[in-house]
Amino acid sequence: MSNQNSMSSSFNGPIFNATSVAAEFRKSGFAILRNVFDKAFIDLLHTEFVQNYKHHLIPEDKEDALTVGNKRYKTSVELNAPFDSIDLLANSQIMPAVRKIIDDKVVLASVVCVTSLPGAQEQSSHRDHPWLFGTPIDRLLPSYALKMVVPLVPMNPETGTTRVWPESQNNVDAVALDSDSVDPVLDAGDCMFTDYNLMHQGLANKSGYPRPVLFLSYAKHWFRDEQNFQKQEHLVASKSVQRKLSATDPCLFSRVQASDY
Ligand SMILES: O=C(O)CCC(=O)C(=O)O
Repeated sequence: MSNQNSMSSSFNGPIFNATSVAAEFRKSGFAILRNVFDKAFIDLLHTEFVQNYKHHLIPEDKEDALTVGNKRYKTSVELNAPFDSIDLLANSQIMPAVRKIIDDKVVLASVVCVTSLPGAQEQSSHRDHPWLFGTPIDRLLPSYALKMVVPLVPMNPETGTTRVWPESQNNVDAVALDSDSVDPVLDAGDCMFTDYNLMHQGLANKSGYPRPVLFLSYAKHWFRDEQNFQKQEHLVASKSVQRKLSATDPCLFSRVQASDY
């Protein structure tokens, strides 16, 4: 077991009631879970990201990242240590809620990091994917994918929260931007689930430092997001990590691709 795995395994976060989290998520389109991850583990992820993805801290378009707003870049994160941690990818406290929301055949579909740089302006409001059918039936369908938002630095009015429009996941009409929205403040160690159909918007980064945020997507086994992956792979790991993950949960990790090294 790697240091980072043992570090976060020794952390006993709160026990969540999967049924209540799923009920809150289905109603609002999002749910916040506090103190899920050890702060020291989040600090480690942050340090590794900053060291290994230095070019994502420069305000220019990149070959391996989507530009998703002014000074805001979305890149896939390779599942090398510490990003291969089971406590991150299949956290035992939160997977029961993820399975209740999606289903027992849920797959980990992608792991990306969105970094907003100092001075980044607010994003346009958007949903993560076009409606599946583009007809009123969409408002009746259960959730087919969710994103787990894991801030690597606190998300607050200075660094920029992700603004969400509650209940917009079932509203196929355009959501008025002046309708009630929520700006959830998340500390390191917290996470938030958002429905793929929820209207949301990353707010401006008014701090003097980058704000990297991990987004893990969990989806129905038949759903594949091509829209957000025009430049990168969804999930890449070394062969040994791919084997480790697959041995842990072959279904959940069935989308992880092994790279050649
Ligand atoms: O930067 C953020 O707060 C949100 C980014 C995001 O959700 C997206 O680009 O889809």
